Amino acid sequence: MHQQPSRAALRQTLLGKLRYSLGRSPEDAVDHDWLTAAILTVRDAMVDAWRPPSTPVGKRVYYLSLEFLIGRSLNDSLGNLGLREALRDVLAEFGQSLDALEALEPDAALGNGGLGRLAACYMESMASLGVPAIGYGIRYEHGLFRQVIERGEQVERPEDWLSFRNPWEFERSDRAYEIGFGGRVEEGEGDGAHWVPAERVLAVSYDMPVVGWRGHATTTLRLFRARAVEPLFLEAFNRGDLAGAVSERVRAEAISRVLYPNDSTPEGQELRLRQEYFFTAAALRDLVLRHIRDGEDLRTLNRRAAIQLNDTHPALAVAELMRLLVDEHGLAWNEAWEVTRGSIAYTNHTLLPEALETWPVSLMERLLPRHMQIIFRINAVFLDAAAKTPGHPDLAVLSLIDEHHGRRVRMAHLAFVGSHSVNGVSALHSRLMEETVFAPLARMAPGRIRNVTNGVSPRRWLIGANPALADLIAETCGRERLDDPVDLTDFAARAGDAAFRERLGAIKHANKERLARRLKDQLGLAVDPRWLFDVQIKRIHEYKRQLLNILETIALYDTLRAEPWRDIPPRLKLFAGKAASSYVTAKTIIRLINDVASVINHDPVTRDRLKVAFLPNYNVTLAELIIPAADLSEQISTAGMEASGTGNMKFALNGALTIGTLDGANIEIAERVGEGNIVIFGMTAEEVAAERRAPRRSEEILSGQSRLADVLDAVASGAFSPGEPDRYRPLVDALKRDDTFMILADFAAYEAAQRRVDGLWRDAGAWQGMAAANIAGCGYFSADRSIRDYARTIWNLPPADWRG
Ligand code: T68
Repeated sequence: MHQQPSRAALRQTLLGKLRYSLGRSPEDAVDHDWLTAAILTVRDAMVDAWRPPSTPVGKRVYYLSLEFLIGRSLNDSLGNLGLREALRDVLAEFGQSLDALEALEPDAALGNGGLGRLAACYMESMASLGVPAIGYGIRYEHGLFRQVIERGEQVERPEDWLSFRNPWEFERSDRAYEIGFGGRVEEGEGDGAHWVPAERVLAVSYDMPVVGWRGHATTTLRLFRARAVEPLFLEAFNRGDLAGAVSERVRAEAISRVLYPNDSTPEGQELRLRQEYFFTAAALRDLVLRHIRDGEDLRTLNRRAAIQLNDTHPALAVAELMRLLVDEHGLAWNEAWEVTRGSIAYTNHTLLPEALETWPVSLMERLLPRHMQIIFRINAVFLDAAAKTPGHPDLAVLSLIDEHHGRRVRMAHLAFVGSHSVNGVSALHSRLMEETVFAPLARMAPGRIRNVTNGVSPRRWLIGANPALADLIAETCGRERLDDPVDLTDFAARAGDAAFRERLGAIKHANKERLARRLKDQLGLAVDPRWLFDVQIKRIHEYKRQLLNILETIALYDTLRAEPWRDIPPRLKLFAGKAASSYVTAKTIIRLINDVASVINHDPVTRDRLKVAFLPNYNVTLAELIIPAADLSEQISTAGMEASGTGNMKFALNGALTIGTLDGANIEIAERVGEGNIVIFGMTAEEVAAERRAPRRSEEILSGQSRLADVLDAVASGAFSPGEPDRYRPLVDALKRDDTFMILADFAAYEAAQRRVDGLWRDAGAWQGMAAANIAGCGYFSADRSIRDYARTIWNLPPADWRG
């Protein structure tokens, strides 16, 4: 444990921050001043743990990610430093409540969903394990949009997390890199060339410390902000051209203005490509400079740097590192290629064809002419070698350039070829990578594809979000088990004990009461915490099948009305999630959920048995409230489409049962918690693939499923949109025409699985026993386990550099 400041020291620091950093006395400070002073106080303690890596010759991990979905940081940092109670007491002396201040902290949403949240969990986990690591990304001025629901529809409002500045960060104006765009390439000596960019933008570093468990170590999140090299054209200004005077500045600063809200939908935007190059180039300049400052030769970079690409967004790193080594540091092409491939590794997060990034060659040639040349050369060398391999796959399929859709660079191919390791994020996903999308590339590079199943930070998602459950684990397994809650066998052993089950039930009940209060306050919805809380929270996407869930909800509603005597346990169906702003179908699904909610929630016949809620503006903070209060976790994606999921792990770790398909990490969750403690239903990935090859007609699927047919008719004819009866007809027609996501095909299995859940819920004791088995089985899904897997199998870190 790090040296903890005494309570008196904490008090003194806090008052000092208030006085000297904020210019306030305790008497005239407002809430935000107290929050800022508290954060600055905690940050001081983090700085004390911000030591350089202990082994001077060790390797560093550089985690490149266009997204870090951080959420709030105060609670997590206080917990890791062990300062929560001390700070609470000190604040109370001044009449301030820590909880109230924490609720004022903005939720830093520099990411869209799972991919961004994974990056944030991994930074915290690397700090906890003492892995020397720097995360590189963009300091977006505006994070993911704020979602409001107006008359049932999603409306996007700008997010403004920096409006009170960001007290966690250190601005490093001395660490600013010039990033070029456009221009021309002059021939150079040997393999090298000289790129003369037409435009230059400054990447200014902002460092956020991320402290690990027990304050052992701190990793750094270095986020770049775009600034113009020339802030003002005085000459234009003096002419009275005010807009012209700042035009370059506006163009440059646009790069870090806003996070793209596109989760798995391609955005063919030039600005997006500028963002990707901007942060990748700045990150590489930074790490190359560090290597040189350490007195090392660049030929040894791969021994000192493990560069992990979080999806293909930073895939230009392959070309940029080659450019730095060959053009700027004079390495020969082959030497540089060894170093590049030896340093870089790539994580893939999706197999959805529409989500695999490609960029038009013409755009690349204009924006990054030297990189385009380098990519062509990498491709030529690669295809040459492939052509000499007996029985090689079709070269057009292997090529880094897709010639069929107007010549585009395939970023996943670039990342694959330029990496020594490529990994998927669950066992199924990694296998499907090898067998489907990446099969031709994999044949050229046997063994390159590995699996590292995702994990979540137990500090944030167990100890921070569910302290009462963490206390029970500590009591059962010993407090030191919280240091590394991977093995919770002792907890599982208690699952049969009635008194223990009751305590578990009481913890869940208290969490449900908290959520019920929020539903009452925010939506005016009264729900009884004794009901079954059935939750689906995640991005809204057709493949995640919120539509399947709401259709089943309607079927349940019909049953409750038609056969009120049926003994079906009362349920809350809770939804939350954002739809990409351009994703029309996803937005229609949000509207349908809200329309269905307003019909069901006003029906006196079912009022004591079923309620539907859509909580707006899903974010990390809301997840921290909802997940500990869930009884049932909906993980119902079409098999083969969810790479892993991480919400599924968080729910199970908090004692919710999963109702899910054999998709992503659900499969591994089932293996860990035991098949009797999870409700699996529906088609397998293989069955989905077979059905796609020979799809049945919807009439055939619907025949014999009169309840589903009735539900579809009701939705299509306006039962939930009486003011606009045709509102959902196109949605239903599309579903009947083309059941791509197997919503109709899986409906019967899903409905039957829900009735199995009803049956299990009736035995409260047995249910808590299953909850205990889930908690105990989920130690494996700790991000620490994932990071150890990366450290061992991909980064090749000397064991001295991490606690194994
Ligand atoms: C998610 N991907 C996977 N993408 O869908 C999920 N996409 O199964 C997995 O658990 C998680 O990654 C972590 O591995 C995403 O979240 C995006 O957010 C995204 C963002 C921009 C462009 C494309």
